[in-house]
Amino acid sequence: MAKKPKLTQRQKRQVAANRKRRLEQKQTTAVPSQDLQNLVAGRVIGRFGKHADVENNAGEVSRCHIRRTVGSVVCGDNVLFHPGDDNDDGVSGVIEIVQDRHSVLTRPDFYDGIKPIAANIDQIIIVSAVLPALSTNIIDRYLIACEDIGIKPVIVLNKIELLDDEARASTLAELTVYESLGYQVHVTSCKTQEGLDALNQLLDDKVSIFVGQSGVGKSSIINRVLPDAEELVGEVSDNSGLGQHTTTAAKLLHLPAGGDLIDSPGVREFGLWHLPVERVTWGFVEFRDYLGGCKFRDCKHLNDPGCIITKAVENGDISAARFASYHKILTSMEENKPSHIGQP
Ligand SMILES: Nc1nc2c(ncn2[C@@H]2O[C@H](COP(=O)(O)OP(=O)(O)OP(=O)(O)O)[C@@H](O)[C@H]2O)c(=O)[nH]1
Ligand SMILES: [Mg+2]
Ligand SMILES: [Zn+2]
Repeated sequence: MAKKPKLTQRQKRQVAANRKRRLEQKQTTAVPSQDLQNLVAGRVIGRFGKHADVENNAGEVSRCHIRRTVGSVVCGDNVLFHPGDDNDDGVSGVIEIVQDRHSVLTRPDFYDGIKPIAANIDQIIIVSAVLPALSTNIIDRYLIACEDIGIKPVIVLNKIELLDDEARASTLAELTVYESLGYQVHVTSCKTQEGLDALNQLLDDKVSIFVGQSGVGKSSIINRVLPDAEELVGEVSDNSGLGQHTTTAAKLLHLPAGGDLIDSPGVREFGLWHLPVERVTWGFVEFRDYLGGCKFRDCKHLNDPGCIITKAVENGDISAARFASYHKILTSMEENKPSHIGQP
């Protein structure tokens, strides 16, 4: 399975850092010391069921079990593993240690609590599409997550060729607020190739994860910017306009010039129950200058007297659409929060 023997500068630095950390960890880890000498540094490039695909520094991939003492393992994780020998079921190695993550994107799961989606990412490509319908609310949800973990978001609106001139103009107008807040916005089409070169240029030397609802075209875009990717692409159901959840597991792919892309499965709704209300408020960057300035400390920024955020909305300094989206998110967090989340 050797694929990519040449290491990028970033990977070389990573290898050196891994080695250093491995030496430091020898003292504290629960793995028996004689085993440590055989551990190999690698990176998780695929994660499914009980297994993970781990790539070593020579680009060779081993399918691995995950030691039960290891917490979560996700795409992008730097790990130490025993490659093992190939055996019948193709699962040869064992992941023993997951290195500290410099970043992790998580989402709450109704049954499993907070689940990591990918680790050590540098930017999050939030993909939405004009079909089924542009949802700025889901964009806002992802932006809150990006602000919470301090990772740069890039907003992509795909399938733009489906709009006539008039619909295109009104859709772009809806997105100008994001540019005014300092976010990058790209409109793309996998059919006409519009916008794909510009998007491609943002990806070099970075680890980027593509997120968004099913059927918006995450895998299609990845196939365009990385023709060897061969990611499965699904049909969008005619009735709902929603995707069929074609990508079922996150997968990390290398860009030829350095950098990686992580394709992730579509989500119906990106939940934020795990965040306190203050974090959600903080996630709206345009609110920050006003925070602490309302008359009441526990201001809900709704009908409260002396609320300077609602005043800013009335004055046109804060977008009414974003303000409405904020309250929609808070209401849905309250309504949909599973009773066991947030309980001691
Ligand atoms: N018209 C049009 N269709 C597109 C475009 N990009 C993707 N599609 C179609 O949208 C459908 C879904 O694309 P996928 O790439 O599988 O979507 P996804 O976001 O990866 O979906 P999941 O893997 O389920 O999360 C496929 O039928 C694609 O051919 C586009 O720019 N324009
Ligand atoms: Mg997909
Ligand atoms: Zn207020």
